[in-house]
Amino acid sequence: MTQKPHYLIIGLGVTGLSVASYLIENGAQLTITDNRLDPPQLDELLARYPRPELLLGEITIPEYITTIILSPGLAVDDPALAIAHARNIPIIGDIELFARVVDKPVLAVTGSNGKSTVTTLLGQMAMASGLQAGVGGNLGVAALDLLDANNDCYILELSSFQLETLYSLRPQVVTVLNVSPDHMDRYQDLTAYQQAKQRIYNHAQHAVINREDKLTFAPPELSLSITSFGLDQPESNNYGVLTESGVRWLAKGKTKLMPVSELAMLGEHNVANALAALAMGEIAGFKLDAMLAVLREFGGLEHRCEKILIAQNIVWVNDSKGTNVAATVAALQGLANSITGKWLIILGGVGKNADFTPLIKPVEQYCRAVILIGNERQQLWDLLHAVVPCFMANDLTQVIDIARQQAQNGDGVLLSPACASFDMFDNYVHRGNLFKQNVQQLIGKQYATAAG
Ligand code: UMA
Ligand code: ADP
Repeated sequence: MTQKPHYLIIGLGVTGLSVASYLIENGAQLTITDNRLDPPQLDELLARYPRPELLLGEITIPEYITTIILSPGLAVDDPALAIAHARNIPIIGDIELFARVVDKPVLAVTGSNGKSTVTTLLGQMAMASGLQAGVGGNLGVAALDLLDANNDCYILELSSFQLETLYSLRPQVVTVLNVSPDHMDRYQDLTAYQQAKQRIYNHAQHAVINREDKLTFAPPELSLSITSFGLDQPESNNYGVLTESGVRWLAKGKTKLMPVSELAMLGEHNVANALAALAMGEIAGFKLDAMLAVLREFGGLEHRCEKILIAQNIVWVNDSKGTNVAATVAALQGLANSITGKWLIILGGVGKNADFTPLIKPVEQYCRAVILIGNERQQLWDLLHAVVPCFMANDLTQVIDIARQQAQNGDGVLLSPACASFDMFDNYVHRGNLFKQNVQQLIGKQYATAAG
């Protein structure tokens, strides 16, 4: 007699709640465990389902469990799972459950930076093409909560954490946008992190790769159909930038699609993001005119190189989602031509074991000063104080005060911390919102008074 499946959900955050809802609605037997006594989605779970089997305060793996569904915030090799490995209990993630039931084309996006931007662009491009798309995953709504018979397709942002426990997704088209060190507190080295990202290529039909970043290349043994994107001139049917009579064009091969200057998003990194989205959208059958219209209108997501205000010829920019070194370098390089002066950059937070040395050159080239916050501020001070003046701040009011004093005509103030936010804030959204509020109150008001 085969044993009736009994699932164990480990972790009761956004993912754990979505998995619990899905399994309960489908009549499955399940238990939920979390090492916290009051995990974040407990109240919401109990409001929906009054009597789930809960094992809280410690991760507990009862004997009757047949499959574990692990939340992405915990690694498969976490010591709490040793007993599951010893008993050979299969460990999967929420995206694997999703993969087993999804019956519409899936577009999947991963990479160290740009995932949310490309996923959102694709969602808008699908809609503009007259399609109903379920858009989410690591971005916003958890994958299982997107399932809807009326959807024509799904567009998923997938993190390396989610890819670790994914086996059978058969996406129509996938991309690894770029690979640079991130989450080095979770992975042994860059190769281990890259290998997790590369799992997205298993069973995919088409791959969109970044030809300027070898770490994104799909393993040749998978024999995928490949389209590339890059900021250089594209060959054959690949995507890139063509320059003719001094005008730069988004292009497919030799075909000019749209002048780069018409893109609503700021920065060179967003030119790359636009090209990746065009390449994926074409493969998914989206309409070219509709996709270009989206690129002309979509100014970018909140907290990503987002202009807050200009006061006394100083621009204030919120890039709170710049949570790793490569993102901050891309923001500095991408925004370089948008001001006449230099940047005062706010760096620091939780460093995730990152190597910060790639910041030295761009900081030297583009910054007037650095304002440091959070856990990593001493380490960043040691690294950067010989290059540009560095200042320590305890909170955002102090940050803004220092920035106001140091800024010169034509400069910009950029919050792009190259770090996670959890030492001082709930998350990057909280950090970005507080920064914006403070800038609006302290700078916006002062300017309004000065001007009025
Ligand atoms: N945790 C415990 N005990 C447990 C289980 C989890 O302390 O028993 C901790 C984890 O270590 C982690 C936190 O709880 O610090 C959240 O982990 P989780 O797996 O419960 O996270 P969810 O709430 O399910 O949210 C996850 C993604 N978060 C992570 O992968 C850390 C969300 O992406 C995602 O939106 C959501 O699933 C839906 O798919 C956020 C994120 O920060 C935005 N992602 C990382 C990133 O983008 O860099 C990968
Ligand atoms: P993710 O979802 O991968 O974190 P986002 O689209 O939210 O990516 O962008 C996060 C930050 O990464 C942005 O604020 C910007 O600083 C940087 N960024 C965005 N796209 C790219 C890219 N293609 N290459 C490098 N950095 C990028």
